[in-house]
Amino acid sequence: MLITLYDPDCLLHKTVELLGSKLIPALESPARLEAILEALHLSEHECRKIQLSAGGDEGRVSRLTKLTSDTHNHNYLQHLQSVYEEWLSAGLIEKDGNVLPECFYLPTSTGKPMRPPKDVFARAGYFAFDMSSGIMLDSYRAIVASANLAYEGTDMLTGFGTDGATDVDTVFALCRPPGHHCDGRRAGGYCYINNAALAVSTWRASKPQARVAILDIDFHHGNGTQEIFYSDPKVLYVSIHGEDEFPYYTGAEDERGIGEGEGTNINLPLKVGSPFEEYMSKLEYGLDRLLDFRPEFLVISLGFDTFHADPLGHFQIHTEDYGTIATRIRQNLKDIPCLVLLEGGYVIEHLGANVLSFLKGWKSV
Ligand code: OKS
Ligand code: ZN
Repeated sequence: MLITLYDPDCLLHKTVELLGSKLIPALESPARLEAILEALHLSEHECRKIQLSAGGDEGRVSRLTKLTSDTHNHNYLQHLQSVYEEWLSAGLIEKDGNVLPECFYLPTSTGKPMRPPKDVFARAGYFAFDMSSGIMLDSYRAIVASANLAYEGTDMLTGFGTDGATDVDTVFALCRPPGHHCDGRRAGGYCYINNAALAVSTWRASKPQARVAILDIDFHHGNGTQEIFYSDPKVLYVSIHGEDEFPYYTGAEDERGIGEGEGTNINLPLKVGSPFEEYMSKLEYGLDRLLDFRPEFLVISLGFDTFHADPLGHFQIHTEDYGTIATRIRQNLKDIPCLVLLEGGYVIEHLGANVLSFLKGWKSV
C-alpha cells in the first residue's frame, strides 16, 4: 500500500531568486504543493496530514534533530535557524525580506582552513553555493516540516515486513522545500536540508548495516546527495539528469565514488532535448544496477522538471510517461520498501496530473 504525506507548514516558505539577471519570485513556490494537494484530494489516493509544529511528541523532534545532524554541519543548521532574525535585527532586511547570499567561499592556495566569516551579511554566502536558496520569515519552519516528512515516512517504512506493524510499502512525501542539491553545509538550488540523506540516516538508526539505494530522477543532478554519500559503500546513488545543466559542476559519468565507495555512485547524464525512449534506456540501465546492489531500502528523489514544458528542465517527457516510469521502477523493485521524495517540477498547471500519473503507474504493479 502507498500513502502520501504532507505538512501544511511546507506552504509557508516563499522566497525570491536570481534568474538570468532578474530577481523574481522563486519558481519553487507554494503553488506547486497546492496544485499537487488539490489533485490528490480530488482522487482516491490517501493523503495524510502531519503537522510538526502542532506539537506533540518532543522525543520525535529531538530524534529528528539528531538524525539531521548525522549528515549536516551543526553551524550550518544553526545558521538556517537564526540568520533571518540576525539580518532583521542588524537592519539588513525588512520583516518581509529575504536573506540572499552575496559573496561565496573562495578556495585559495593559502592553505588556510575554511572558516565562517565574522560578518553576518557575508555568512549567507559561506553556507550556500548559489542565489536560489533565500531564507525568509517562515523558511526554517517549512524546511524542518519538509525534512520531518522524510523522517516520518522512513520511520513508517521500517515497520514494513515486521509482523502486523504496517502494510505500507511506499510513502510519497510531499517535501517542500526539496533537498537533493544541499550537502552537509551548503544550501542551493532551492534546497536546505538533504531530505534523502535524512531518510538514509533514519533507516540506519534501526538497521545500521543496511544497504540503501537512492534513485534520483529529477532533471537536475543531485550534487548534495552525491557529495554526502560519495565514499559510502553501503549507499548506492544513481542519477539520471540533464548533461551540463544546473548545478553545472557535477554529474559527469566519471564521478563514480571514492575509496570504499568506489563504484557506488552512478551518474547517467542525458543530452538536453532527449526523447522519452532514450530516457527509458538510461532508466533500464540504472534499474539493473540497483538490482545488482540488492538494497533493503529505496529512496527516490522524484522531480517533475523532466516534463517537456518545464522552464528549468529540457527532456521530452509527457504526463503519461510518468506512469510508465513508475511502473518500470516498481516492477523491478517490488519487494523493497520505498520512500519517494518530491524534488523539482515547475509547470504548476500540469504538476497535479503528472503526480497522479506516477501514482497510478506505481499502483498498477
Ligand atoms: C536559477 C534556477 C536554478 C535552478 C535550480 C534547479 C532546481 C531544481 N535561479 N533542482 O532539482 O529543480
Ligand atoms: Zn530539478
